[in-house]
Amino acid sequence: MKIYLATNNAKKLKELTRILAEVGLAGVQVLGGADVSAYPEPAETEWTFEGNALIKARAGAAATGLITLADDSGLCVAALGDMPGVRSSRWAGADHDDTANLELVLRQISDVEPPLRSAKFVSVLALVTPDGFETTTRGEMPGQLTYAPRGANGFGYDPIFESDDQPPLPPGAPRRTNGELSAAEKDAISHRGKAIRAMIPTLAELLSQPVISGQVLGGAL
Ligand code: ITT
Repeated sequence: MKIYLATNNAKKLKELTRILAEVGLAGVQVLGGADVSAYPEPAETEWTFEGNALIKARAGAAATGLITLADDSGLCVAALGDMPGVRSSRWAGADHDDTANLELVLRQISDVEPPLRSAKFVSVLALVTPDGFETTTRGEMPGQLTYAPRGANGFGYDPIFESDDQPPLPPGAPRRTNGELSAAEKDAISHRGKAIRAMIPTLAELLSQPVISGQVLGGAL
């Protein structure tokens, strides 16, 4: 059985694949963009994570004929009215330049003091089958923004984000950014980890039972 992860972001694909492997769906082969024929990237025209995740998953399912998962995610900064939000990957311009994006956010909140430097990561995972079944799950990770980047792990805004749920440290040890967490530490608390784990029961049920055109499992989902 194959499923397709519809993303052009290599680091996001790596996280999605890693977390899916961790939760363990026996006998499921996970495909990325390099494993399927190229198809036009759909425009992310919605103003919600749910809307854009569905656009990406629908395009992937239509192009591949496979059960498709797509993640739409971003950083919501309280002092910026929850922006960049769905515009996170292009905040500083059309290309996906993580450094320019995070530097722009830091400049925009340069005069904002804690505790008002709060933010959250959001991930919405959409699942679409070629037969037209659609569902979404959401995960969030609350935290605080730093004044400067720290750490080389992860991607995107990870170096400027200290999760409120980060693993306990020895007394007096400084808090860590997501960029300073190991992959396993991030996955355990991340927005993406939560969204995937919430999707697993649906995915497991879909993969072990036939999908009937237009309806799924007699409405059991
Ligand atoms: P696809 O649409 O092809 O999946 P993308 O990178 O354009 O790739 P999004 O539109 O969902 O994906 O934008 C997500 C952006 O949000 C991402 O580029 C980062 O800037 C940020 N982001 C999301 N999750 C993150 C995480 O776990 N750590 C750091 N930054 C994250």
